Amino acid sequence: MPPLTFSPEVTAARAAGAPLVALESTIITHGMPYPQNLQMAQTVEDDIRAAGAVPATIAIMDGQIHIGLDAANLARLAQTQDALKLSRADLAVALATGRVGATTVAATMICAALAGIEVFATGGIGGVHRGAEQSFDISADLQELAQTRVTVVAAGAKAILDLPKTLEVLETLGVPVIAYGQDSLPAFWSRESDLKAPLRLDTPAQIAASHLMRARLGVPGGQLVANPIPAEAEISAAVLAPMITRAIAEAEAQGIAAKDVTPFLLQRIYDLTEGASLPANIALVRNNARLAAQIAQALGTARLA
Ligand code: PSU
Ligand code: MN
Repeated sequence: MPPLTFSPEVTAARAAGAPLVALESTIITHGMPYPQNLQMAQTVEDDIRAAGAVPATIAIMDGQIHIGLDAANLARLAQTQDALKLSRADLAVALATGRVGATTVAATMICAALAGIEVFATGGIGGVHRGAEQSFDISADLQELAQTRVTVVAAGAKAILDLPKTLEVLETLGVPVIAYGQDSLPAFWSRESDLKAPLRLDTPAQIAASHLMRARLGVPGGQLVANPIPAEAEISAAVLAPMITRAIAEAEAQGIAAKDVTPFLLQRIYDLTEGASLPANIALVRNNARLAAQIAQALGTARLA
């Protein structure tokens, strides 16, 4: 049996059959500074509650997979300086050795599936990095979407990545990439990119029905729902492009590699935008949380029908 510990709120939701939405924790420990990270995590949880579902923030502490963090555990995680960043490869080691670890998209999907949670909201997924033909840096998030049955709501992938290559790998892996309510692939800080999304759906009910149909077909893996950032929070791609180029050059010059690359680039974008990337980041995570809550409710409704 996996070492799962459910928070009181999640335990009650499971008993009542209430819709649950998983949330990752790397965004808390490696994505934003304290105390904004804690405020963001609390706000996003409240958004899910207000939208009629129950949040389950996932992290590793004391040899347990925590499904839902109470106030004390959430505060503890947000202040842990040396939390590990855990992907599929790291999860078992962190549990076996009692470390505090934050889950990436890949690890959160694994833990959510173990807990029977089918919908997960995040900011952006990992993907194929620029220059991957040299570095081979392709996030384990992509493989996870191919094998673990969780619908992930993100704002697309960040322009720090190579978006065309990320789409190609997702296609190869058989992952449905579904733009929500528009034809173009959202690009995280920007609503639109110049890439057409492979698939488009317009309602939470359609997304829930597709999730259930994939299971009926016996096809493994999840769905990636790409939800555009709210218009008022958008940062234009033109403003960001030179900053991204500079951040990537710095990462190369400093020999940043492996799992340090994404946190390094996000931190540099935060610095170079003089903090303007942070409110945008928070706005899009909240928007994804609300959509995920609607999808979780639609799944419940479809199952009863
Ligand atoms: N992309 C973002 N924000 C994030 C991450 C990715 O826009 O916080 C985090 C997520 O937890 C994601 C992880 O799963 O980084 C991917 O890391 P890597 O590229 O090392 O696989
Ligand atoms: Mn990587």
